[in-house]
Amino acid sequence: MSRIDDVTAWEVLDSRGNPTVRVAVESGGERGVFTVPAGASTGTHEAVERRDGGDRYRGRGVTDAVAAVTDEIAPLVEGRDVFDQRGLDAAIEELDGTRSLSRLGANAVLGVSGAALRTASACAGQPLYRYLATEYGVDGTDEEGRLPVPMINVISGGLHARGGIEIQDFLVIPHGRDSIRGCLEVAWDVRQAVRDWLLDEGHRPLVADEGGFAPPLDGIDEAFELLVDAIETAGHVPGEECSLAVDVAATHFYDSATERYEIESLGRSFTPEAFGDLVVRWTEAFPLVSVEDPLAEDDWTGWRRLRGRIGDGVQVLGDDLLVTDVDRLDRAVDAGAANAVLVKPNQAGTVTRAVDVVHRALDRDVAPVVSARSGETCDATIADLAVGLGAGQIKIGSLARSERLAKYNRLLEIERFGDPEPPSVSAAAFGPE
Ligand code: 2PG
Ligand code: MG
Repeated sequence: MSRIDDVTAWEVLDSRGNPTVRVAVESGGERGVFTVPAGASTGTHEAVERRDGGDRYRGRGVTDAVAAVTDEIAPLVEGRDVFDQRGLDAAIEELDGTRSLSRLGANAVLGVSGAALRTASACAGQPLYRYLATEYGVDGTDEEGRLPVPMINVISGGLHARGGIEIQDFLVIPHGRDSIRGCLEVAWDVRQAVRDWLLDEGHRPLVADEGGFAPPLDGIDEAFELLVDAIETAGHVPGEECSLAVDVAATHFYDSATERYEIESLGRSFTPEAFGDLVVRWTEAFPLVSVEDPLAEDDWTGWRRLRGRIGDGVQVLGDDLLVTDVDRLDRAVDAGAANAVLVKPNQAGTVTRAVDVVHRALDRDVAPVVSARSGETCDATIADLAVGLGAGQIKIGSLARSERLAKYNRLLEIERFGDPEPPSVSAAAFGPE
């Protein structure tokens, strides 16, 4: 038992320069700090962050969320046991009174929940990943956890790049290596080959929100072809040493009034069925092993149909569909709509909810992919979370920009100084069969 002595919050700026909430929790002479990330392509069903409105920061300020921490949450949690994460999170949820945590603000709630977790690991005298593995690791994961295979953004579009192609992320999965160090080397080679191509073509190698390049491309197929060429140019075998993934983030170009997917870069509008066919074609034409949000967040019929048509060697990964929510995850598994789930702590709103989603996913043979948001800071908690829970995969962004590198570097640090299991993705999840 270690009582929480103090909880403080303040406003800081994230990687897009937007305000966000940072919280410090003190207990037993230790002080844990956590900073809340923010999405751009957020799902309707996510826990709801609280923004001030008004003129300051064009309404994006978080002083009300900060006040919710200091005025309401702090008095509730001070004096409680910092090791009782579940009890702490449940008490804050009850104080909020809404499922979406919109009253206090999910950014206020997660700020406290995350900082309490970090303080607890400090009080236990353990690195965070080991504390998580000890407290929340599932059977079969040892107390040092397991390093995740990273999926690494190389080309960006959609709401993260603006003006490029609609698909939000084109990523590489360097699954042929059994160390973070090796995975990063492969992804770095591929990213540099894309950069060389950009320069040869006379494009500037400017990067989008998550550090991926955002070149003017003719269309979606060109992006896939560019990446396959880049893998080969870098000396790796596509599909064997390094495969492709996409985050289609389809919700943002789905028109619910017409029930069609509008792809301006192709000059076409698709029915859900036709768009699903297009996604299936990509998985047949390219070494594409993971498709995230291939359809909109409530197009359950489309997801189900797609999942039925796509081979088992491909991950159908729910982000906006599942929003790190156990009930939506259950629904998706029961309906056969997805076989992988993105895990974003700020979609869930508390550490406990995020941990529960990872556990439920592993119980139900769904692959959890711990994920950063497009708006981040150098907070590297998700790296420890992925290792400690043995999630298997992580999505952080590109190999650029310090808010992304902080997390990759944390994985390298855990690999260097800890003794977790190496990264590996079971062939059943995806990959050449
Ligand atoms: C996503 C994330 C991260 P955002 O859609 O998976 O890439 O983006 O944080 O903007 O929702
Ligand atoms: Mg996504």
